[in-house]
Amino acid sequence: MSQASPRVLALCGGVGGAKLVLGLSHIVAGEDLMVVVNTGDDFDHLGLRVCPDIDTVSYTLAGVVNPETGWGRAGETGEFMAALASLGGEDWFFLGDRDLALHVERTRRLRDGETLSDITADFACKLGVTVNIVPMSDDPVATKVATKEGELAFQHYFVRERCQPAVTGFRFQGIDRASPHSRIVEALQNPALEAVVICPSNPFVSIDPILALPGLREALTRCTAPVVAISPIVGGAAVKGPTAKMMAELNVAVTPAAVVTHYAGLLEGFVLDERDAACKRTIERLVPHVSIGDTLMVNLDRKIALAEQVLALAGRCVAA
Ligand code: FO1
Repeated sequence: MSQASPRVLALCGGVGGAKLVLGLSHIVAGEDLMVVVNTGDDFDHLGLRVCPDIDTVSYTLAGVVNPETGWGRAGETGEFMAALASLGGEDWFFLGDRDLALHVERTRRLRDGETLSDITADFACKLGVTVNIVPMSDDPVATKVATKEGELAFQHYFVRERCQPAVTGFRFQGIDRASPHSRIVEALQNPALEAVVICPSNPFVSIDPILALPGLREALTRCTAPVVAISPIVGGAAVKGPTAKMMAELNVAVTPAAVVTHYAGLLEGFVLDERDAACKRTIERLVPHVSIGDTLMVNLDRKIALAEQVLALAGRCVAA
């Protein structure tokens, strides 16, 4: 794992963000690409430390992710879960047999005093991934979802309750005591950095925990590289997951413009899906550089094409 300063830094959540990161990894050398991953979804479950977004990004880049779910491993078996269920254990959160090995080993190494970032880098190396996968922080942060039925831990809301309770807000427990990983701050201070990419991940629960880290937003606004985002909203719906449902419940318009407004003060560029071309003018009033493209990333070629478009947009921001 190279410690050189990256050319491209991506802020990323789980499944949707990992797709773009895979595209980026095909056009940017591993050592030149840093992926800053949300850890607000992480939780202790069955005595194990589970880090879903880190694992989704790692498995995706390693080519071993389950293509149907976008998380977990391809060709996975569920012997452990079946045995656990037969004992009356908690089986609402599926841990595949091979995936389980990673949680067991990560938990042991954390208990022995290693940092999450060192363990993540080592696992990535063992999976054959050269991209720098950096947890947003080595300090624990836990996303809590305020709902009309009370506050829920993130995975209880997301998986156990299937995102059904109406959300009223979010809280990132531990954020005030958490520091962004030093490699992220160093990368943002480096004048050689060419682009910061906010992946089309959920703005509220995937990107906001990263932006809420003390000093991170300031580091982003001071950084000389342009910050560009890709709309997670296409045609009034989220490409994946509960983003649109959350926006509606928070009384925010389910539009790309609302996403740009959410990232106010950060963006120099925004990629809008071609299905939303009609709102280009509106977006241009909010952000200096707008590009229209196919953001659905249905296959590897489209992931690479979107990654190329994002970096071209960043280049236009610099040239202007
Ligand atoms: N998502 C589900 O919808 N159901 C699950 O049982 C589930 C298990 C799981 C296990 C490991 C892992 O890395 C991810 C897992 N996910 C599951 C996905 C995860 O809840 C979400 O992708 C993220 O936390 C949201 O980005």
